[in-house]
Amino acid sequence: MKQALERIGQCAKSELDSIRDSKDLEALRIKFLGKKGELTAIMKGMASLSAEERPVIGQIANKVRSDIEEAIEKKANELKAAAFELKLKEEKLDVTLPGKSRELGRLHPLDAVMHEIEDIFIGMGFDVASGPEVEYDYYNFEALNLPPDHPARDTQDTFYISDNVLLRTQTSPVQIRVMEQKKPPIRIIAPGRVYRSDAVDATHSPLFHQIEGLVVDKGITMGDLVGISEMFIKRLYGENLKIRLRPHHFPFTEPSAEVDMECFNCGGKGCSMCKGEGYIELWGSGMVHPKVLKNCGIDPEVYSGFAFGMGLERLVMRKYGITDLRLLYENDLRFLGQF
Ligand code: 2NM
Repeated sequence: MKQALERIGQCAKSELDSIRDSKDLEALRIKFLGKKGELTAIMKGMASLSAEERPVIGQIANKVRSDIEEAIEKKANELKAAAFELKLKEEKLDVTLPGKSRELGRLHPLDAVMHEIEDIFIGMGFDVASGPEVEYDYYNFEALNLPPDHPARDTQDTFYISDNVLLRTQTSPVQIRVMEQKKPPIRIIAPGRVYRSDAVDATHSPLFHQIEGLVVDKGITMGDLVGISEMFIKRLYGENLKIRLRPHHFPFTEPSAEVDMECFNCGGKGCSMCKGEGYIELWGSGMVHPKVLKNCGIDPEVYSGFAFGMGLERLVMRKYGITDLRLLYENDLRFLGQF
């Protein structure tokens, strides 16, 4: 029995030498030490031994068992260390390799210029106001002194939701709502989406963006409009460019004027940007019509105000030399990535 035990010990050790992974190691452990293992089988046979032999053989059996256990543990540690080494080698990281660059998002040119303009007016003490794009006929037309038979109300030009609800054609209704709710002094700009029933081409879109401005207080004159126009141009183009006013007509302002600025491209000499004029249109403007002030509960004998409105798309196209408006809405990243 002693020899059998010693043979098991030697067998286990020699088999251990050829073990290469933890699965085989576990199989070996079960083969020698498991409940149905070789060592257990011999231990069971100890019952037939004499009282003198039993402790001697028992001691040898225990020694063989603990030797095997120790050898298995040693082997397990070796396998673990080898696996770790292999992992280190396989997962070696070359920190000098160039990184994977990630595409960064950016503002759409319409938003970027809109924010720039908002910042300029905020810097001059204006608030930014907003209102509904689905608007009542009253706020979009009637309060602005556009009577029911005015040509601007043509169903050809306006998207109607119902008889008295429509998509706003300008952001002026926002200014009507502010004047209704706030006493002067009022200094606001109203940027946002507006809608007209136009067919799409290089310069038209049924959805576009407007920025309108409004100042109402005691003693406001055309001189304030000129001052704000000059300051705005200086902030946007960084130059002292002259302005000129051309008489015009809007139902909601009296008098009305188109404000032009010296061409930032040629400085007034005349070029393709200004079509040889030397001047380009900045915005439509005028002194708020007394009827409009009255409609909003503001006494035109006490207060006066000026207002102006410009199209954002045209400004953006001019700034970046874009000749087709549709590019601004197609969201082609090859186009948008250039700004
Ligand atoms: C423009 C041109 C001139 C304008 C007028 C008003 C209001 F509400 F005060 F009557 N808001 N915007 C206005 C005046 C808009 O856009 C070309």
